[in-house]
Amino acid sequence: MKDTFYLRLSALLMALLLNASTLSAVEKEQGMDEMWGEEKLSIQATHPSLKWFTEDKYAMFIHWGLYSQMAGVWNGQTYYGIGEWIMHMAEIPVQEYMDYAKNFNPDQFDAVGLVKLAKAAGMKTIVITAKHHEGFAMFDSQVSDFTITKATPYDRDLMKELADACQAEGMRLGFYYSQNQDWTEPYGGKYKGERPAGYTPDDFNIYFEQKVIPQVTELLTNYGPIALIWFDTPGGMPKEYSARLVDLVQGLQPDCLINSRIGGGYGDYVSLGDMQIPIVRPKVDAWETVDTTNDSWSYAWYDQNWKSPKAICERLVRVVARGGSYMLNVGPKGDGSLPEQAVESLTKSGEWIRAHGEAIYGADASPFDQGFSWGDITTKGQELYLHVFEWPQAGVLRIADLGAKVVQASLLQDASAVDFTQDGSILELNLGSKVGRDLPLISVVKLILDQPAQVTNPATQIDGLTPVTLLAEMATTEGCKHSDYRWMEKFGEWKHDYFIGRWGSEDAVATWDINVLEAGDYLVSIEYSSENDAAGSEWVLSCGDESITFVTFESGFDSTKSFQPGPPRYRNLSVSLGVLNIPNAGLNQLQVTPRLLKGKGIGLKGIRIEPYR
Ligand code: JFZ
Repeated sequence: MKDTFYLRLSALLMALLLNASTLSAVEKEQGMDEMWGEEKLSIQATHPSLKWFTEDKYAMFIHWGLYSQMAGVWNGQTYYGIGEWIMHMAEIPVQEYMDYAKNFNPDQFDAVGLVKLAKAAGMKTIVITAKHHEGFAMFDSQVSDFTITKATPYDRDLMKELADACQAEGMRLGFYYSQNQDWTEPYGGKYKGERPAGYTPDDFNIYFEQKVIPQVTELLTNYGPIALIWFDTPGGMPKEYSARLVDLVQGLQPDCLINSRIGGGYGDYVSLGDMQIPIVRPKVDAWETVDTTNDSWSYAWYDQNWKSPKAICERLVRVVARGGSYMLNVGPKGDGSLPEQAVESLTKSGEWIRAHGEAIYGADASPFDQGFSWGDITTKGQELYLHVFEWPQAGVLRIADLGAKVVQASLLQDASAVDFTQDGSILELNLGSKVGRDLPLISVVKLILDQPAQVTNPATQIDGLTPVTLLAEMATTEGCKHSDYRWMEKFGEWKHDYFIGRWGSEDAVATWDINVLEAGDYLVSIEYSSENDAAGSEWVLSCGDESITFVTFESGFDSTKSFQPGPPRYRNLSVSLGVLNIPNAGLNQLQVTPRLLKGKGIGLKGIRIEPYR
C-alpha cells in the first residue's frame, strides 16, 4: 500500500517537471484523492452490534438528494461521473444549487415499497443519505433551512416515513451523514462559495457545532432505533471531531454502529474503498464492501451499466467468502421512483439469495483465503457451501486439501445427491447430467464434512480442469514491489490496478505457491503493462527445472485518465508465452524473474495457467 504513496508523489513530481501550470490542477486532484482517501485497517471489532452486522451480510445503500433530480445534467450539459458530485463537476454556484431545491418534488417515493424491495432483494438493512456533501437535509431538521421540508414544494419527512416502514417490516435502518464536506455551508468542509470575511480553518468548529452535532442528534433521536451511521470522507478533519461524534452516537444510541469513515482511526468496522471486492482475505475482523448497481451512486440518466442478477450474486458471495459484508447501492430518481433495471436486478438476484440464504446469512468465510476460478466457498461449522459460478468442463469440480472427509454432497436447491469421490487429498464432484438443466443462477453444492475443514495448504490450486489466473496480489516478492495504482475513470469512479513492479535487478523474483492437482502440460500467458524504457526486457518464468524465456514490449498508453493528472497509465497486454510442463503434482513454486532488465521492468498483473490439450 505504501507504493500508492510513491506513485502519487511521482505523479506530482512528474507534473511539476512537465508543466508548472498543471500544478494547481494536480494539487487540487491530490487533495481530492486525500479526501477520498484509503482506509486504515486498524479497527478493533468489539462492538456487540457487530453480531448482527457480520451475520446479516447484505444491506441496501441509497444515494438520494437534490442531485438525483439533476440526474447528471446541469444547464443542458451532461456531466459524466458520480452524480452526487454534480455540484462540484459543473461548478454550480452555491445559491443556484440551493435554489434548485424548488424543483425537488419526490411524489413517487413509496417508503413501504422500497423496504419491500430491499426485503425481496434479500437485504437486511437500508442505509440512506440523510445529508450528502451537498449539505441538503433529506429530513426535517430544525437547525437548517436547506431541508426537504423547508426548501422544496414537498413537505413530508421522508426519513420518518422510511423509518416507520422499516420498523413495520423488520428492516434495519442506517443513515449516511457527510460530517466533514458540506459544500453549501460557509464554514463546512470544501465549501463551494466564497468564505466569510476573516475566515480561518478553525471555523470548521462553527459548522460542526451548529449543524453536524444538532443534525446527528436529530437523526439519532427522532427516527427510532438506528442500526448504523455511515460517515464519509473525513480527510483533513481533525481527529477530535471524530472523537466527539463517537461520544455523541454512543450517548444517544449505544447500539448504533459507526463505520470507519468517521475518521481519526475510530469506527466499529471498516468500509473498504469503493466497489472493491478483495482478492485476498483482509486482515480485519469486521469489514464491508460498498458497491453500486451501475456506475454512479446517485441516479444519472445515461448510466446503464447495470450489474446483472448473476453478477450481484457473485459479488455478494465473493465478499461473504472473504469474511465481509456487502452493501449495494441504488440511486432513486428525483421523483423518488427507482430505475426499472435496478429493481429487476435486485429482485432477480434476491430470488437466488433468499433461496440460498442458508449459504449466505450467518455463514463464515471460506477456509481458503482466496477464491477459485470456478467460484467460491462459504461455510458453517462442518458444512461447506461451494458456490459454482461456472461449471468446469464435463461438470467435474476438484478441490484438494480440505483437511476433512466429505460425508455427503448435495445440491442446495433441491437436496438432490451429487456424486463424489475423495481419493487421498483430492475431492472430485461430478454434477454430470445435472449440468445445464434447470440450474439456478449459481449452483450451490452443500458438503457435510466429518469435521470442520482444516486447510493446511493455502497455495492456489491448479486443478487441471479450469484456467487459473495467479494474480499479483497472491505473489511473494523479493527485489520487486507490490503496487496499487488508483485512478478515476469517469469522475469519482475509482479503479485499481494491482501489479508487481519496480524490479530492482536481475536478482528480483516474484513467487507463487501453487498446488498442482494434475501434472502435465499447461498453456501459460501473462498480463502486464510496460513503459517504453522497459521494452525489450527479458524474463524467465519457471517451475522447478522447467522454464519459458520471453521478452516484453511497451504496452501503450491508456486513454482513460482524463480526470487524474499524473504520469501516463500504461495499458495491460495479455501475451501467450507458451507451454510449460509441470512434471510433479503437489506443491510447486512458479517464479518470474528478469534475465535482462531494462528500466524498472514490467507491471506484472497476473499469470494465467490453462490445461493444454
Ligand atoms: C464517497 C463519496 O464522496 C461519494 O459521493 C459516495 O458517497 C461514496 C460512497 O463515498 O466517495 C469515496 C469515499 C472513499 C473512497 C472512494 C470514494 N475510497 O476510500 O476509496
